[in-house]
Amino acid sequence: MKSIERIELSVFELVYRHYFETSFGREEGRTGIIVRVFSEGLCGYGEVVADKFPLYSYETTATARLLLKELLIPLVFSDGIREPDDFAARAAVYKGHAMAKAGLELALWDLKAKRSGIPLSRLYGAERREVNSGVSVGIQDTIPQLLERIENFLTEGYPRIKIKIKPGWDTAVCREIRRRWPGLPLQVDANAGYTPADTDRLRELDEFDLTMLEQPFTGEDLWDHARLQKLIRTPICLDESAKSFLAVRQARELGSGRIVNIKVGRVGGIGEARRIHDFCLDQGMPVWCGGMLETGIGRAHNIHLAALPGFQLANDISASRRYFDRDLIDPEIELTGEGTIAVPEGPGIGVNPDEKRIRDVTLLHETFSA
Ligand code: OSB
Ligand code: MG
Repeated sequence: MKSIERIELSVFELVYRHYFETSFGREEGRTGIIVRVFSEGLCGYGEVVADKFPLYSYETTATARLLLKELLIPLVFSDGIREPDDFAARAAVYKGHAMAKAGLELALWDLKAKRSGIPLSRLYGAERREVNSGVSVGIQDTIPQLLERIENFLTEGYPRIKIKIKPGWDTAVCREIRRRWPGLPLQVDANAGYTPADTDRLRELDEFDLTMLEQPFTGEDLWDHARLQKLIRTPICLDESAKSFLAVRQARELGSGRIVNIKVGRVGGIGEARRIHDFCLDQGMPVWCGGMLETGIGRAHNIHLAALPGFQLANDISASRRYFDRDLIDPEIELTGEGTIAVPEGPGIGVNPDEKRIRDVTLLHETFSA
């Protein structure tokens, strides 16, 4: 069996169709890295979701590129690694840098599935043929603008809305949404924008029948989430805090939340994501797949993961046109008439990366050979 012959990185920059604002700021677009691994005429694709600045987590596109170039890619070549699990085991000696590791691991998963000629979801033992879609709507300048945006997404067929909140853009916003759409499946994401001093304000969210309140406090803090969960009825969902299987197990014991958002990039790879998924399924804890405004390549990976049985809630996986004028895959990802997204049936990620389009948005391309 042949090992990896060549690895390529494309650092890209893409502009969003509409700005995306969270409690940590407004972004007009994103940077990221497309990872390609080549072996015996096949190419596996992965995506690094770290963005330009360390706002969501400490990683950036630049730190991820450095880790890949200096440590992770040389590791693959020096040890003749070809299996994603072997890569994850060996890369674990390096602390942190989950998004850098995940980007390369995902490319190895895609390659492995392509070698076998089967969809990634089948390689994962996942059986869903469609995943539940949902859309994450950023903070807007005014409430009427937000309502109009939500209205448009509902018309497009999204069955569940998530809005970003921050202190001052929360209860009044939820009240207006509920006035207009009393029964809409609605959840909110604070991206760690609150502190325990805001507890009374967060309690007011209980009146809006939210499916969940995502990550009110900093990602370092499991303890205060557990205290808050005892005081509010709305289920807390952990995103930034759910850094690893260990963190999720401890969160479960502490009662820091009742729901887990799984992101491959945040936890450092598919192996860790599946350990979290399996644990939560066993514990009866609902999970769903989060997103990092990935290109179609990263999103296709999310779709295959979300085909696992524990992903019962709506995922932050939307159609290509929700994010970009032109995605990096052809054809693009679309919503079905039922508000779901079909799991691609071809080998590997099952979508075709558009190399010309990737070149058009590439800032820097690097090739590494064994
Ligand atoms: O907290 O879920 C988040 C995007 C960037 C960083 C953090 C988050 C998000 C999203 C986008 O909410 C979800 C998507 O990709 O559609
Ligand atoms: Mg989140």
